[in-house]
Order: sequence, then C-alpha cells, then structure tokens
Amino acid sequence: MSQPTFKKDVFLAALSRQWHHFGLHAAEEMTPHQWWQAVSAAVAEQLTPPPRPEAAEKGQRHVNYISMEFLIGRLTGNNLINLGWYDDIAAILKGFNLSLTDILEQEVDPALGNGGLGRLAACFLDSMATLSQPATGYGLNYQYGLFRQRFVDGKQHESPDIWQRENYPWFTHNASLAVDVGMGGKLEKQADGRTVWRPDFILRGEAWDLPVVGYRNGISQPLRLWEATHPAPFDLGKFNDGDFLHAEQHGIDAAKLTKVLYPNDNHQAGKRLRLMQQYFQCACAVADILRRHHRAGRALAELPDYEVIQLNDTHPTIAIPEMLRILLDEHQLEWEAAWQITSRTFAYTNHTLMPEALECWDEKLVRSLLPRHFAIIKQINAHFKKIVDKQWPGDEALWGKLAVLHNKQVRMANLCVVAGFAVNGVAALHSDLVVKDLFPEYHQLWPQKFHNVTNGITPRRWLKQCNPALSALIDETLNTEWVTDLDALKGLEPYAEDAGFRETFRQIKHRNKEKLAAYVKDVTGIVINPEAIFDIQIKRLHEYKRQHLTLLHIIARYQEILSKKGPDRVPRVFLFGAKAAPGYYLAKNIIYAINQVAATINNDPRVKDLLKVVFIPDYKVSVAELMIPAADVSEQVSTAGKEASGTGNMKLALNGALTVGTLDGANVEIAEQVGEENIFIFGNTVEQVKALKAGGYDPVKWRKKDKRLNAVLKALESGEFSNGDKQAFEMLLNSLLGGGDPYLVLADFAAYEEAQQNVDALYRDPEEWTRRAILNTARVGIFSSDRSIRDYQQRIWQAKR
Ligand code: F58
Repeated sequence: MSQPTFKKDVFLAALSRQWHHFGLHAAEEMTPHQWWQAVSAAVAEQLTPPPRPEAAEKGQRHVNYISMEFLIGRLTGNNLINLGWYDDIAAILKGFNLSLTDILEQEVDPALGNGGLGRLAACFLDSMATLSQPATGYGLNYQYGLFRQRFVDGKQHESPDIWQRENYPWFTHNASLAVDVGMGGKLEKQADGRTVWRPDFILRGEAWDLPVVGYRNGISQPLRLWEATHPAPFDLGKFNDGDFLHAEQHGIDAAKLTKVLYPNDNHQAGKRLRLMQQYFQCACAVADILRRHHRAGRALAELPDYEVIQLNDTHPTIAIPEMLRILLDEHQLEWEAAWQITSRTFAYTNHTLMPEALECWDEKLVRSLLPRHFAIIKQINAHFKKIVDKQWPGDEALWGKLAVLHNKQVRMANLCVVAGFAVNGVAALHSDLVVKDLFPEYHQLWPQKFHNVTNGITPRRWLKQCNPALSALIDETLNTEWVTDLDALKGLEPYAEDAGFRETFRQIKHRNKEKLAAYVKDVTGIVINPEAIFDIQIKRLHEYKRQHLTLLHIIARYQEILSKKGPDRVPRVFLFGAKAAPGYYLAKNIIYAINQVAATINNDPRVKDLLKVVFIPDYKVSVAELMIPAADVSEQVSTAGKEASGTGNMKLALNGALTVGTLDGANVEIAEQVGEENIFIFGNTVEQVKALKAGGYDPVKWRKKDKRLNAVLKALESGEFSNGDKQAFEMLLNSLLGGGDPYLVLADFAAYEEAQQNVDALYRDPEEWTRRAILNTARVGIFSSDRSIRDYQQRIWQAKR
C-alpha cells in the first residue's frame, strides 16, 4: 500500500459538514476548539478501513495486543504526519488565517494509561500499522483517564481527568460489535455431566474504535476500546408489572466499570472492581477475536495459525481461562484440544520484577465473580502439578513456589507462564533477571519459552513530530527516509566532526529550550535561562526510580554554591515531571520535598542563575513532547535491577540528551550503543546491589562516612526548607535512613556526585558536548519500536511452533 493522496475538495466538503453540524453558517464562526474537532472528524472520515480478515495469509498471524492501558497522547497531529497530509491541511488553515500548530493545542491528551507500559502499547500499535503487521489493540474506554495533577503549597492535588470521550472526533462506534459479558452467579451440573455457568448479571461491551494510522502506507487499523453499558437497563418484567420505580436492574452499575483508570504504577490495587474491569475487557476481546476467526470461515483448531494474543503484563491474564471456557463450554471441546489451542495462542510480556507489582488475586474474590474461570484455573493447576511432580518428585516447597494456586491466591504471572507459549522481558538485563531471579525453574522446564525483546519508541512521535527542526536537519543531511529506518541515523556520525553541523544542532537545541522556558514561565511563573544545562527527569514518581537521589544532589549543589568552596558550577536547571499514585504517601512526600527545596533555591538571591529547580505540574504525553527535545541531560538513576527497561531514556537520547544513568534496564544497551565515553554511567551494578544487601546495608554508615551527604540530610532534618517544620520530610528521611532502604539511595550518592561534576566539566566545552550529543542521536536508531516489533515477529509471533 502506498501513501494515501490528500483530496482537498473531499476534505473541504467534509469540513463544511462539520460546521453545519455545529449549527454554524461559515467556517469562520468556529471556535479554535471546534476547528480542532472539525479538522479531526473530516480527516477521520477519509481513512481506509482495515483489510478483511479473510485476506490474512496463513502464517502471518494477526496480533491481538490486549492491554489495560494505551497512553496514546494527542492523535490529530500524529495522524496528519503519518498520513502525510500535515502540510496540505496547514496550508488550508492558513487560508483561514489560522495556524495548524495552534489548533492542535486544542486537543486534550487521551490519558488512558499510567506510564511506560501504556505508552509502550501506543508505540507498538504505531509500529505494527507502519510495518503492515495486521493487529488490533484491545483496551478499555475509560471515561476518566489518569488524574490531573496540580500543586497546592508544594503538595500534589488530584482532580478527575475529563477528556470528553463523548465528543472525541477520532472515535467510531460500531454497535454491531457489542459483546454481552456475564459475571457472578454459580455453576450448575447438568444431567449430561457438564457444568454450566449461570451468571448473576450481564453487562454489555460497546466497541469504540480509534484509528491507528501507519506511516504513509495507507493502513489504518483499530485500537478497540470497550465501554460498559447495560444490555437492558430495566427489568422489563417489573416494568410491565407497574413496579417501574424499582425496575432498574440490580447488580453492578455498568457505567462504573469503565469509569476510571486505576492510577497505580508498579503496584497492585487488589480491588474487586479492577478484577471486573480485567475480565470485562478480556471477555470482550476474546469474543471479538473468535468472531473474526469464525467469520473468516476457519476451524477452531486453526486459531493459533491465524491469531496470537499478546498479554501486556498480567492484567489481561483472565483471557486465558476465558478462552478455555468458550472452547470447553460453548464449543464442547475436550480439555486436551482446548488446551492445545489456547496454549499456542497466548504470549506474555513481563514489565516488572517488583514483588508488590506481581498480581495475585484472592481465591474467594475470583470464585465469587468468575466461578467457572476459577474451576478452570484449578484444572490448569492440577495438570501442571503432574508436570512438576514428574520433574521434581516430592518437592513440596518447590511446588509452593511454582503453583498457580497457592495460599488461597491465584498468581497471574505463573498462570501466564504455564499457559502461554512465550514469555518475554523488555530489555536484555531485565529478561536475564526474569529467567534467573523470577522464573528459574520454569526456565528449566521450558527454556524455549523465554525471550528478550528490548523496548522501543516510535520515531514518528518521538522525533519527527516533537522535534520538527531536528527532523528537518536530519532530512536535509541524510536525504533518506530515516523515519521508517532509524538505523539510517548512523549516517549522522561523521557530522559530529563538522563544526557547521554542530552549530546548527546546538541552535536547534537552544530554540527548543527557549520554547520550553516559555512554557515553564507560563505554567509556573518561574523564569529559566536557556543558556543553563537543562537537566530533565520525567517518569512516574517511585522510590525505585530515585528522584530523591537527584534531590540530594540538588541540595549538595546548593550548599556548595553558598559555601563558595566547591568547584565552579555550570548554571543548571533541574526539571522534573512526575505523578505519584494518589495513595502512595512517600512518593507524595518526595514531590513535596522537591517543591519546597525548589522554592527555597529559586528565591535565594545568592544563587543567581547558577541553579534553578522546576517541577512541571501535570506531566503527560504532550508535555513530554515539549521537554524531550529541550533536554541536555537525561536522568535515569533507578537502583540497578529495578527498572525493567525505561523508554524515556531512549526518547531523550534520540533527541540528543546525554544520559546520567545507572546500569539498569535499557540504560545498559544505550551505553553499549552510544559508547561509554558518550554517557555518564555511575553507581552500583546489579551484582553490587545484591552484595550490599547480603552484607546488611546500613544507611547510617554511609551517612557517617560522607560529610557532604551528612550536611544534605541535616538540612532536610533541620526545617531549613520547610519554614522550620522538622517533620515535613519525615517519610522521605525515614525511607532513606530508617530500617534499611531497599533502593540503596545513600550508597550511590558519592558516585552520583562525581558523575554530575563530569557533566559540568564537559558542558564547559560546548563543541565536545555537542559532538557527543550528535553521536547519541546517531547511535540509538536500534531503539525504534519498529525494531522491537520485528523482534516480536521473528522471536515470538511468527516463530516456528
Ligand atoms: C513499565 N511498567 C516499567 N507498569 O516500569 C518500565 O521499566 C518499562 O519501560 C515499561 O513498563 C515498558 O515496558 C509500567 O509502566 C505499570 O504502569 C503498571 C500499570 C498497571 C498496574 C501495575 C503497574
């Protein structure tokens, strides 16, 4: 397929239908927001529908990517770029005296995800459409996405994210795809010995599709988001009997189910409503996949030849027993046949090793909500026990570790490994730890199931769209289509030695910094100097990500500036963007501490321009698109072994930021690619972290032996940053110093200080800094999500089974 041609007359006709629809008489009467809606809807009308499923070749499996989260970000600009229509539409709007960039600012980010996992899903959909990999994304159509964040006296306050999905112009609703989903109730044994499930209540899943537009290839395939409604909101019997005041159906209020995204990142909520969301989404997706398969006239046994279901972490695991249930109960297959089909269809991606994020569900909860699924899980467990008994006869302790059902809990990750044909981690180091630390015995049983697929990011959004000036420079320098072949950026390497190119590269970065500075002024009132180093740390707020390590460094830097004794510091602006889960009090205390320290430093005239600290509120995809192109330094300072991959690290390096990072997640591979002289690696390695813990990590010891560290901690304890309130940062201080911090923040402080001094030293030599920044851009092409998708195809989806 080739690039779709833009038809101006068709577009203008569609546009006029839009303003008519608003009840207006002329385009000029539209508000900027209506313009955004009208342009989006007029373009959406012209997208080609995805190819018919029958067209799929055997062996090219259709990918069904099930994820609780798709953090897609604004769609209109991205779709125009991918279609290749951006300039045409900009020209039309210019005729109306409007700027397309301004109009695009009208779009509220669809924030249907928490962080990395959800954003990865969005990048993968983009790459699959671009690579012509037939795919459907399956998720939930949340009424409220991730909460909005603002700061009141330095503290995080949350408010609901009203993104007005009802008027989102990219949605198409297809009523004929609705699926009915049962929940609750009980099992009944029938005369023929079969069990039937009699659910308590039925919900309806309505399908809302967003288009995923491939890059200039005419492909558009659906991200299908399910919304819960009632099939019959009223009990018609009661209604007709005249009891219509009580005729509203009992059970769950359907609208509640898809009302809100759970705001936890790397932490399990364990709530009944969350399990209901998971099952609802999976039941809708599995029904939709089977419907497509049947419509194409294929036999059930062929399902794994045509379809693969990729589970984005364990949140959609319940799709596995759902598939078995349908095959066993609705199609009356025998266990072995149903198992063969299911276990060759599902693959699972693990995104975390953090124990608190590994999903376990209370047996009682699962049984009461999904009695049939629970019975099926028990059966899977019993079959699996035979395999374990054979391999490790009589080893009850080991069975306790490997069982799917244990201690009245259902362990979702174990279920995925047992029932799936593939398991993958998301960066080389992480995949290694998945095998060695998380699933060693499973690996012994089924070594061929385990894979690594290092994450990636889409170059469409994360370079071409967010950094148009740098993209234009690359276009004119390389004169090749690097957007779909990011390895082509290697061609920039020789230009690192070209003074003229370096000057242009530096100017582009400077203009991006000016743009960010204007935004910072606008939303926070803080004035920052684009000549300073822009040091950027953007990610969810979590102890393991260690934003508080950066905070300690900032305080040390402040003290040094005041003492006038330290090395000459280069002016630096530390910019943070991060949301804390609303119930994660320690994370909120860290935000508060950063904001308080920021207020003190920013208002201290002695510091002048040498140091500024800015916490940008309400960090989201559109803010990332502003911050990333403006970064000089990328902070990736998690405790080694804790960050599965990270993807912000890739976006920042691609846009020419130098990383200050630990040997964690994909930082390891970034260092390999860019070369160790072009990255600031510091801190304890995974092995050293393990050894430190084994030796009994004692934070007080680390405090005692480092004067600077002691002074920093003292300042936090003294109330200096909190108007004399000595308790203000108690939680933070306790996490660092009390009962042994599992993230070993103090143990990496000294090495971090040194890395930061090296940053300053290098920045004093702008030519050398720019040279290294260019080499970062040139050498990280491998982190394109196109490469990740090709890896999935080769290693998992299309691999010989
Ligand atoms: C993230 N996980 C990893 N989980 O932390 C990050 O290293 C990785 O780059 C990214 O996945 C993509 O592989 C993550 O974002 C969540 O947000 C879950 C959401 C649902 C509840 C549990 C955490």
